[in-house]
Amino acid sequence: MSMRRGAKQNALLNSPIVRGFIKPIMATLPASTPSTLPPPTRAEKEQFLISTQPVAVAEGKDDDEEQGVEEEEEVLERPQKKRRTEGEDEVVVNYTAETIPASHKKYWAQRTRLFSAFSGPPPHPHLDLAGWYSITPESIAVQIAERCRSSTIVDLFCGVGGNAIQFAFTCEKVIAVDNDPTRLECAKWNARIYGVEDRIEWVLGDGVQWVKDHVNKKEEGTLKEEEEVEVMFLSPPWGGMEYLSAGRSPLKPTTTTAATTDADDTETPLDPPYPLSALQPLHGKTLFDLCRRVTPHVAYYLPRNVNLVEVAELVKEGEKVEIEEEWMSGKLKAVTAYFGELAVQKQ
Ligand code: MGP
Repeated sequence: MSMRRGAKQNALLNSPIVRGFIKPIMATLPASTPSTLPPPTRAEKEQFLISTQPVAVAEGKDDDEEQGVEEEEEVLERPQKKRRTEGEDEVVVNYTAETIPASHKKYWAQRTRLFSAFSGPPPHPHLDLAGWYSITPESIAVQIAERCRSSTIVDLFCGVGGNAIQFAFTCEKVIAVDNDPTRLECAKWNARIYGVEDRIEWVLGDGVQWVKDHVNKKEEGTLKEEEEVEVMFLSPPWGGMEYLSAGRSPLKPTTTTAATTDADDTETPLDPPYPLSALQPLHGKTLFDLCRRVTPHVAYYLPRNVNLVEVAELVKEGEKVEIEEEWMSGKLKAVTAYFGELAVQKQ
């Protein structure tokens, strides 16, 4: 089978030697090295970064191992909020160990695995609350980006940019779409830290509508060659932090200890398979079918307890789908389903 067009074109750019030179800069800087990034412009500060005092959280000392890093960050980087239009609440995007809500502390404790730039000097990545729980950890995003080398990739629900940033290192063109202005600003900020903001085309808008518009143009024959998309990456909302129990019928309350706050108890053998119907904003099959009208090459980031039969049934008999388990520090975090030529092609 012939190589995908983008994979061929990228052979040089993506060679391990070249990639060695373009690794995320913040990830490789020792903590004592001052940042080489230019400070945010005045416009950015005024428009997006509004310093405010953190909301006090009555919590004991954080269990984080890297207290030293936090202390430095606290001095240099004050908690900031993104201003929304009048009447709406402001959204914090720059949490500290003190301001992160108790519900999100487990994600804060993993922050250097989510973005390695957290272990470097400020500026540090920005995440809103949904960003904290839905970002793809960096090592997993690197792995997915390796598999998705292409000429043009669309990250349809880019969130705070964890995947889009890594795609910028392996794909010629990245289109990152998100319907939340705060999250898209976080993604841009984070991409700037990694030195790839200008290598990503940012789209503020509804991802499903973006696909529909693209499909209309394609099927009408008005899509320009440069607008063609080779790979679609889908990492939609799974329904919040309680996604593991999404397959449970609301009429049959669980008899397990799911109400406990102990993180380990959320993953019990009794968690039923996660149904594709629980994905947002559309049923996972409807979203997939729509995206396959853009390109056959789709990578789908899904819950670790996703119903694999439903995933297998997304394709017609004879077509292969490959499920990659995404493990980090000995724990299964998620799975990625690869379709089209992204799936391993066995001879
Ligand atoms: P998790 O299960 O909430 O965390 O999410 P963890 O650390 O495994 O918690 P534990 O208590 O089970 O140990 C695991 C990973 O799933 C996250 O790091 C995200 O990459 C991904 N993820 C979680 N959610 C709720 C979403 C989501 O809504 N959308 C997407 N795209 N990814 C998510």
